[in-house]
Amino acid sequence: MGELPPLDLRAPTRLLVLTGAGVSVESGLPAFRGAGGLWDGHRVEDVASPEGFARAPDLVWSFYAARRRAAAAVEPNAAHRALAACETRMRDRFLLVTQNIDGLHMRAGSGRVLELHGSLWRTRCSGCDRPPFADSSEPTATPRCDRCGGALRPDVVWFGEAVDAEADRRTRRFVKDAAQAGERLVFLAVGTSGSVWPASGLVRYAADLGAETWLANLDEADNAGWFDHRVLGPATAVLPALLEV
Ligand code: BV8
Ligand code: ZN
Repeated sequence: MGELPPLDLRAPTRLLVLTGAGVSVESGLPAFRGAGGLWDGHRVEDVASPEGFARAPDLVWSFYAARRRAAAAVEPNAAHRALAACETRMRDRFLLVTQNIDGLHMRAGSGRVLELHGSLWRTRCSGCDRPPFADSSEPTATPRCDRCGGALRPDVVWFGEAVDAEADRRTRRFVKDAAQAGERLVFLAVGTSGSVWPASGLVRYAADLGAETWLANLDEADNAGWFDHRVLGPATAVLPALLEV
């Protein structure tokens, strides 16, 4: 990887970071595509889609209960900590949008985090509009709603479902604000294969509004060609150097 020049993040430059499963790998959580498209031995359609949940809710809950167990057993790593330190230094010039649902960014101290794909640590009802609630339980069978009797589900965004609208709106607002203010914006994607839409299209959105785009990943991502700069290597080594924290 050689000597990495840090990003120039002096005011008024703003930094928008998009993270994916790759930033949690060095904490011990498997990435999505590491196992050749299978996810802990499951087909993604079976465990991360509304159809899969309707077909076999107990199987889906066994998958997410196992992910809660795994995520609770690990710690944030130097990549998560580097992003939290960068936020402390840049404050409202920094924003982190993550595809991850493991909560490790918040546990590392990040506050300005948008969870585009929901959270492993919340549950909602598939049958009524009761508000999602904090939940770290590991159900062995599908829990039922005590209001409507409907099947409870993890409050995550599955394939075919719209991403979190508020997270998406605030992400695009951050990019637009920089463009309108005529201020330099750096867009940095870390630990993501760039294979899941609409997160994988954010780099194009930012670039179209004038952002300087960087990819920091262990290996080439599907959308690597859309980035101005690409740095290959493990996030725990690359991020502290790039962010100079
Ligand atoms: C939507 C939450 C419409 C749940 C997730 C055909 C073509 C194009 C698009 C589509 C298509 N068919 C369907 C679609 C749309 C679909 C999609 O993009 N499918 C893909 C598979 C083709 N997208 C959707 O369905 C989205 N919704 O489009 O809705 C709509 C609109 C309005 C109204 C109604 C509907 C919803 C997508 C969200 C799905 N939910 N997760 C959960 O996590 O359980 S996706 C899930 O997979 C993750 O959240 C994440 O987004 C994705 C994993 O991607 P990555 O994070 O990038 O992880 P991955 O393993 O792929 O890569 C890891 C990378 O890290 C690797 O590159 C590796 O090299 C690197 N790495 C590894 N170790 C390290 C490292 N890097 C640095 N350091 C290391 N140590
Ligand atoms: Zn309900």
